[in-house]
Formats: sequence, C-alpha cells, structure tokens
Amino acid sequence: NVDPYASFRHPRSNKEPIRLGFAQVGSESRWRLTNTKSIKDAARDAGIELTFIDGQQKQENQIAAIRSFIKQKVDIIAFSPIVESGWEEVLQEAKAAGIPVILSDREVDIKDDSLWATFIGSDFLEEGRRAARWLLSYIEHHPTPDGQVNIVELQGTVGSAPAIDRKRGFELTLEPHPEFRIIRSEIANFYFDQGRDVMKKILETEKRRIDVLFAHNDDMALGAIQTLESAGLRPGKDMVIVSVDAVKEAFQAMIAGKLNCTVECTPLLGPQLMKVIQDYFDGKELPTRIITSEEVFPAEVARTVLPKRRY
Ligand code: GZL
Repeated sequence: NVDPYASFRHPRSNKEPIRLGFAQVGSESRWRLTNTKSIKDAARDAGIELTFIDGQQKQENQIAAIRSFIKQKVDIIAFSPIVESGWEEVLQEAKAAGIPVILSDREVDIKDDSLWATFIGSDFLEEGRRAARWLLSYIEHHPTPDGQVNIVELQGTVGSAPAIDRKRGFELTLEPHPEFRIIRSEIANFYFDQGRDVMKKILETEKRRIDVLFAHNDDMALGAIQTLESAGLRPGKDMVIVSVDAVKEAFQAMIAGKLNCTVECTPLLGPQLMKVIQDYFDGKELPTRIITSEEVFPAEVARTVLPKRRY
C-alpha cells in the first residue's frame, strides 16, 4: 500500500536554494499584476530561485509550463489554475516525478487530492455571500420604488473557481429574497475593457430597469462605470455597484461616489506561499487549505481606509 502523499514528505538533502516553478494565469487585471509582483518579491526576499511563466490566459500554456518545470527538475511547482478542470494528467506527471504542487489563488476540481499539497487563497463562495449580504443591507436603507431589485451580473472567466463560487455564494444568499433577481448575467473575463463593452451592450439591449450591478472583480466594475458615465448615468447612484478584489482604484471610485462596495480578495499571497514552501522542505506537515483573511469595504469607509491599503 503506497503512501499517496509520500512525494510531499521528502525534504531536500542539499542546502542549495529551493527551485520553484510558478505558472501564472496571465495579466488580465490589476489584481493579477499585484499578485505576480507579490510572488516575485517574496521569492526574492526568501532566497527562493523562481522560474516564472505567464500562461497568457491559456490553460495549455500553463500545462506546458508545468511540463517544462518537471523537465528542469525544479524542487516544487506552484500555479494558479485558470479554470478548475483539465489538470489530472499534468499533475500525475508532476507526482510521478516526485515534485509537489501548491495551488495559489484558484483551485482545481480533482478527486485525487494527493495530486496537490496545499491551497493558498480566498474563500470565493464567502466573497459572493459577503457581496449579497452587503446588498441586502444596503437596499433595506435604500429601497427601490416597487420593491423589485433587478440585478445585472458581470462574470469572470467561465470555469474559473472565483467566477463559479462568487456567483454561487451571491445567489445562495439572495435565494430567500425572491424580489432580488439577476435579470442579466454576461461574461467579461475579469477584464476592464470587456466590462466596459459588455455593459454597453447591456444598456443598449436591456429594457427592464437595472437597479444593481454585481461584478466578479473591480476591473470589470470600473469598465462598466466608464460606460455608465458615457451614457449620462450616475454609477453608484442610478445603479448600485458592488464588486470584489478591493484594489486601490476601487477605493478611489468609492470616494468619487461611483462604486458602493468592494469585497476584499487579497492578491498578496507571495509571502504565505514562500513560507509554506520553506515549511515543506523543513519536513513540516502542510495544512490542506490556507484561507486568507479578508474584509468588506462599503463606500463610507473608503476615504479612511485607502491610505492604509497595500495594493
Ligand atoms: C481571485 C483571482 C481573480 C481576481 C481577478 O483570487 O483569481 O482573478 O478576482 C483576477 O481580478 O483576474
């Protein structure tokens, strides 16, 4: 009976710098750029030798990157899976090569959990719940004329853990409140310009009143805000807007009265990732999931909080 987790327990013999291969999603958003900087800075500070490959939004590029790390015989691999499915084969190859894998930021949908050592990131379901909980309380104090709350949703990348779970958390929390209805849900892949363009299409085709925009990340919300303003509307007033990430530009939009709330999802995963890697090679047991602690920032706190923000 082979120990399926054996490959996670072989601390390195020599004292050479740890060699880490990291396969990133791409550079689609402010969040992602900050995440990449956090990983690179933390690897440098930890003296970990980082080989970093940008997947440029393609799963096949991330798979090829992981294969190149295996070929280079790195000590450990980490990556942020752009989507949840399609990783079994390449993770089997990493395991067969005795190279442990850490999931950073996004999760995979895999039965055999001996194929990855640890997940470091956010609870996306909770982020969706937090957005909905904030909206419920906001509408209580700012009711719509007829009690109906028509919501438009801008989704992140189809099949990605954040898009799947933010949507599900948001919907689960609103389920007991049938007057809150998602009347349109469109994909904008976490991009600013797609948020801007998809919002334009929605304004041109949607005949029903839109009371709320729920965007799976700030970049899409900021793009939609630009569209609303060009259409002569007042984002944050004519349409309540709630999004996720809590990047600096979201705080600036809240201070300008154009965004009503952002749910934090920290990209600053680098230090925790490097610590887990060092713990692993010190032979420590790794927790299966390390969930980052995060907050909810409504517009009224934006001015005081912004100076303390690190991204
Ligand atoms: C969430 C991360 C998402 C961000 C987006 O952890 O995967 O991808 O919310 C980013 O801004 O593009």
